[in-house]
Amino acid sequence: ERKCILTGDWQNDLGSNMTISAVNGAGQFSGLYLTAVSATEKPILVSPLNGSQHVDNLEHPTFGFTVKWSFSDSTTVFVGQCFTDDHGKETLQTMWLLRVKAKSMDDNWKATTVGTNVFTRIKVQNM
Ligand code: B9F
Repeated sequence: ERKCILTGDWQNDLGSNMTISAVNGAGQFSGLYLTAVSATEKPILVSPLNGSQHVDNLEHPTFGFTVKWSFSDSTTVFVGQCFTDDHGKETLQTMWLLRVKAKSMDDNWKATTVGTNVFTRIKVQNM
């Protein structure tokens, strides 16, 4: 079965896009994330991501990355696994935790939300 290296352009079920630049030999990578949703009046900005994937066994590797939102005080971490189907189509099955900044520790209990996202590889045309 085909190997899965995360380098490239991906889009999730919400329409968010991310670009992961080269994965190094240790499996570490960085990239850019553009969320399609934000639930805030503030304009959405491209935000940096940093993570790592297993490269010792490239069949269905697990990975994790952090997005530090450029336009808010919040942070999202994603964990997931890359699967390749019989036609070579890759999907990233992920879960995320979104931490918003609580005004005080009394609000800590409601500061983290959880969800799932599925990413598929996209072709980005050169301009
Ligand atoms: O909208 C989030 C945010 C946090 C505080 C003000 C704005 C930042 C963007 C999060 C995007 C999430 C989704 N996009 C995606 O691709 S990360 C997980 C999902 N997957 C709105 C107001 C308060 C909290 C959220 Fe905020």
